[in-house]
Amino acid sequence: RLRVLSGIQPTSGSFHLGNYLGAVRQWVDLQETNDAFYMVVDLHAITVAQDPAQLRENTRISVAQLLGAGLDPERCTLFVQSHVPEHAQLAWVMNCLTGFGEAARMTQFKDKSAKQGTDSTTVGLFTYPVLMVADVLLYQADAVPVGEDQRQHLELTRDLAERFNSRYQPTFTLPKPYIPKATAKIMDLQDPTAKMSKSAASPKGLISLLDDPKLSAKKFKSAVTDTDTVVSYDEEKKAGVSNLLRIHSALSGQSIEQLVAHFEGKMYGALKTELAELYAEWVVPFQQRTQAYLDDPAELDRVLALGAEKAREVASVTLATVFDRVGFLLPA
Ligand code: AQP
Repeated sequence: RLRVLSGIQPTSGSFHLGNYLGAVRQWVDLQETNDAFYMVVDLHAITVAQDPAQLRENTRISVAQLLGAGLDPERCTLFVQSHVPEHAQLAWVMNCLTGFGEAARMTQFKDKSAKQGTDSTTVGLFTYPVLMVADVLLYQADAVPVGEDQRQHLELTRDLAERFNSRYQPTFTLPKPYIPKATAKIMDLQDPTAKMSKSAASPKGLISLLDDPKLSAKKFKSAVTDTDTVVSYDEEKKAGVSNLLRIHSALSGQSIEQLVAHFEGKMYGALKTELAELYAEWVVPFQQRTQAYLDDPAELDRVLALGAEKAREVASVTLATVFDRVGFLLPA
């Protein structure tokens, strides 16, 4: 059994379709045959300004969505990052191993800080990738299921793990990214050259899982395509249609070739309508399951307490080893 670990931010209440197809769906599959740890990364969520009451609420909503998507607390360890203090503690040690220039090269930081301007960009946002390094290394993860946008952070994770291992002694497992190509990057429906993202300039191209499915249907139907009329796959020339085909394929289980054959002689409208229906078939029961968990806060608390306990069992062992190796005086 491999050790698998991943996390998702509770920054906006609803996950989007990119989060689900790019990451969460893999989490559900991987819990069956692996030793899986999944968390809602609330420490990461305060790297940008947040409202405290909203963050607490969004953390609960995030956990409920993970359960609604099919995570089973009996099969995986599901927890909230701030319940396990070892994350912040290991992050400090790893910060002290990271070069300033190395951190400054992270493209996600460059993108996000450029959007925010230097005055509102925090040091927390700058060291966010190093906290992610700690998240992964604490659990000695073998594989990390994420979307393509996280690949660079995983490379940093491997670099820092190797650096620690060679500076002190072998301590950390080197994790591998687990990024299935077909769903690695779900694109914005209005701008198919940009990844679907909750911080996009306009919400028109964003499918939020907790939105009214009728609103999502409208968004699918007004997705940007091209002036051609034939449904075929070409990521460069037909980025919009290709994105819709990939989403359809992920939800229906049919291959792109099967879909292209299925839509032969039909217009883009047929693809969009079918996709909207397919999505609604999945999302309506997902929303019902999520709501059932939100209606039972005691059960959510029970799940999270159990998860934090299981996570700390592993995290505390790694942290104690790290503290010893770097030369901290262990408390008597
Ligand atoms: N468009 C996407 N396609 C595939 N995977 C995606 N992920 C995010 N967007 C896409 C994956 O979702 C997981 C959770 O990501 P996160 O918690 O880091 O969420 P995020 O990056 O904050 O999501 P956004 O919408 O992309 O936020 P902003 O706009 O703030 O950066 C990760 O595994 C991620 O790869």
